[in-house]
Amino acid sequence: MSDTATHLGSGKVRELYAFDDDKLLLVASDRISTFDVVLPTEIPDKGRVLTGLSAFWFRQTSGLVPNHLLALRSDGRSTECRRLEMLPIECVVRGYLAGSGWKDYVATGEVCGHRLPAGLVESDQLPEPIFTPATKAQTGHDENIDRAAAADLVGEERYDEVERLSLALYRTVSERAAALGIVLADTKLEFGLDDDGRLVLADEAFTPDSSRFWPADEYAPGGPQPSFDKQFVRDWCLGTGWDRTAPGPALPPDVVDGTRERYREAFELLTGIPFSRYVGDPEIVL
Ligand code: Q0Z
Repeated sequence: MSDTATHLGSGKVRELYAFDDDKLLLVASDRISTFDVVLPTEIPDKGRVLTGLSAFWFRQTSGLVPNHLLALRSDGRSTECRRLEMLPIECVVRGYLAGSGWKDYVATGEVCGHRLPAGLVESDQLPEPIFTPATKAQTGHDENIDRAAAADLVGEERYDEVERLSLALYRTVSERAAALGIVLADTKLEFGLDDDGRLVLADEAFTPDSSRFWPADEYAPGGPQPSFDKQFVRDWCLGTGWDRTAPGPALPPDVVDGTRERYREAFELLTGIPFSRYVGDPEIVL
């Protein structure tokens, strides 16, 4: 087994290593970010929850599209994956109007060239889910782009293929979540190409870091919705008078414990698997 790896890069809360030209290791830390700032305090189990959820959804959707997952390591936070040629766009699907989609709608009545009905309010459900691609910013925020701009980056045929697959993935997972009392408001997917030019779902999928999950019983359009996982952290941080610039405040033990429990709850609700069983044998989600 390959054991030496080169560090390729760091995300805000993840690390990426290469074993060779064909194989990578994606490691999810317990770091947490809020308002785009990584906090100095970790949330134990967060990396394992996100890794397990992502692997679970890769497995559940493997009939729709192949994915990069090769194996889960016994630490529960590390994914061995196929090294792909990543497409230079973020594939976002929105079923509800939140975040930059809401901002763009207020400014223009459109999101990524999709003209929407007049009179929608923040967090409203859309008449149907829409594909809203974005550029991959190296620093700062991804920029929403329309079909023409995205097709310039990946080609018309490939655009049609990622749009169709992204919508199919969103429909499948949002229906499963809805049956469990969770709204999947939107999600960000990343695709790559294998050596034969075939599309492969990569990176992380349907985690709370790449998607907006809202508790259905608290859903109330007309304003922002509480986040399933991070609301304690956001509320507590703002309550300190923090100005949302780095460094963020250190979290007290009760906020850490409450947030840790929310992540574990999300894992168990969505997968139906006790988190303790995942810790004992991560590949149980596959
Ligand atoms: C994912 C990222 C992270 C920094 C590249 N299967 C793949 N093949 C090729 N490249 C990637 C993947 Cl997943 C790939 N990222 C995002 C993750 C740290 C950047 F943990 N970048």
